[in-house]
Amino acid sequence: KIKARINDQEITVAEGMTILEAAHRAGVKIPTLCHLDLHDLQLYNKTASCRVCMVEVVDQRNNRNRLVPSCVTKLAEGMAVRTDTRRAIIARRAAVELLLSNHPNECFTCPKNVECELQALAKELNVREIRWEGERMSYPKDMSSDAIVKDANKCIYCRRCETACNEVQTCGILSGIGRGFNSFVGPFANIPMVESSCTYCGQCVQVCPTAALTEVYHTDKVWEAINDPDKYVIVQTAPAIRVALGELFGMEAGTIVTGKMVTALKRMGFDAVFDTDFGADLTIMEEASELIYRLQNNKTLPILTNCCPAWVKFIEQQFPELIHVPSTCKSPHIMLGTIAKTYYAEKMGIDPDKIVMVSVMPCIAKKAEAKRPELTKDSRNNVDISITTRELGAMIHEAGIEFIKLPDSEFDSPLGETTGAGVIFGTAGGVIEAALRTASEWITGSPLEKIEFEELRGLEGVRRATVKIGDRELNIGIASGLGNARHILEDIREGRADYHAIEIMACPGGCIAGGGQPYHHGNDEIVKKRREAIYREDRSKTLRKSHENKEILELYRTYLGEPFGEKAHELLHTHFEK
Ligand code: HC0
Ligand code: SF4
Repeated sequence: KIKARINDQEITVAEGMTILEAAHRAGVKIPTLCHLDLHDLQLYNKTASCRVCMVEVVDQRNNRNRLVPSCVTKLAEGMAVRTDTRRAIIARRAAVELLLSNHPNECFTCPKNVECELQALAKELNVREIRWEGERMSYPKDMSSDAIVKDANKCIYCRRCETACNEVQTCGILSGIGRGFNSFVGPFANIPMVESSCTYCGQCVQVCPTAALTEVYHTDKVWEAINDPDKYVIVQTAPAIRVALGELFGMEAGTIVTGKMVTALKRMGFDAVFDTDFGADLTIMEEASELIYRLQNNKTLPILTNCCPAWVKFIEQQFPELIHVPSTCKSPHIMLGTIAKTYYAEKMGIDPDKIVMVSVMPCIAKKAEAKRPELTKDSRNNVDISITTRELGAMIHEAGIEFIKLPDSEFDSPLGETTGAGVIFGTAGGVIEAALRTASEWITGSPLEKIEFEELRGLEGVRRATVKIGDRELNIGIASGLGNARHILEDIREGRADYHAIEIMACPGGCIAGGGQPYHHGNDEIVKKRREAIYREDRSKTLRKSHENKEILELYRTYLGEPFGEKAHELLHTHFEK
């Protein structure tokens, strides 16, 4: 322990703590920009590149104060720190002014307007003029991919994206490019994003403080479809949306807004509002069957869940030799799209070519997934447009809907009934838990004594648990974050793993922390609250196992036949690229 002083407070802290951390614990605010300290998501950006956290350390030897960046300067015994001197404040402001001197002045039209951390700092630090205005970087926007837009002119070189991509996701796409004035972070040799091995996981977008990296916006396409009288526009919402959308309307993180969200979607003019949780229940019917089939035939174990499209791209690109291991199930939103354009269209007498399926996802990779050729049926997309939670929030704002005041409504039938198993897909560990709830009852033929598999829940990046089903023990692995996935995949490739089933999600924490969710702005409490809300929503459901979903059972009885049967294969399964 060491004793030190911050402003007028005497503090005692563990040795090795930075001034920034000690100040925060003592309730003293120091602004930051590049810094990220997300313990639960294991994402730490300590590049000390922005210099916005400057403070003064009193140098007792000559009584002259030194300016230091508080994020990387460790407190020492007897140190006296001032965070509030004029000199420190002006140094911070100068750091922001220098960033602004080479930053486009287009806040009005910027996708990050009011959400930009640089803009917020300019206000907080009372910047009133940009003293060094002059030449600026002028790179063209990279709009090459279906998922991510890169605007290098807005890059402030904080390197958060680089850390997320290279250290957390181990994808190695982003690095510093150019020299001096013209430097920015982008793919090696500044190739277009689409030519890189980007998985579109969107973790770089989630942590970018400005709009240097954003999703491709599709809101106008959705409005266009809604306003086309010739189209029948269906929307489906992913499990993780309902626990985060409220944040975009000033509600507390973790507030469950399922009913308000459905009302908003109906008022916006969608013809039908379905729940991706239905697709998740359907996925479980197929995936649990596939797991049992592989166990009984001792074939290709472990099975890997594959509903996360960034993870699918990752294994295709980085572990092609393991491409036979993932389940062949389509992901839930694609399954729901397929069923809407076949079963539902037939049942309702709607021409499937007139159906536009919109999925609202916490994810950016779903935009690219929807365009994958092997996921189209009869040259028809199963999902036509995929938008993020943030895009849906923007559309609700744009429509002038007062979200907070909305009454609740129910999803439409027959693709709207869902179970708690579908809901927990939204958090890491949920997909495999949902699969085991069903597989276990199917294998043993008797109801589970306890529905929750607590041993599968936790925030670790890699979790391993043994689950007893009847007289059999199954080794289960769960990894969230692609870096963690890499460890598990290496173990499988080298024959070091004895797993039977593994769930992998590309985003640390799962979909609740997806690249398309409301920005967490470096606060992992938000993600924790969303996660708790997912489990709360599961507990509140009357049905909590996918195979008890009556609309799903009806779908199999009247249309699909047996789970994992011929028609189910034709409509609900896919293959991957090597
Ligand atoms: Fe997920 Fe999904 S659970 S990937 O995290 O599987 O995006 O929420 O919608 O499709 O259901 C995301 C979330 C989904 C899908 C589902 C799966
Ligand atoms: Fe890296 Fe994911 Fe961003 Fe692609 S989307 S650059 S893989 S962090």
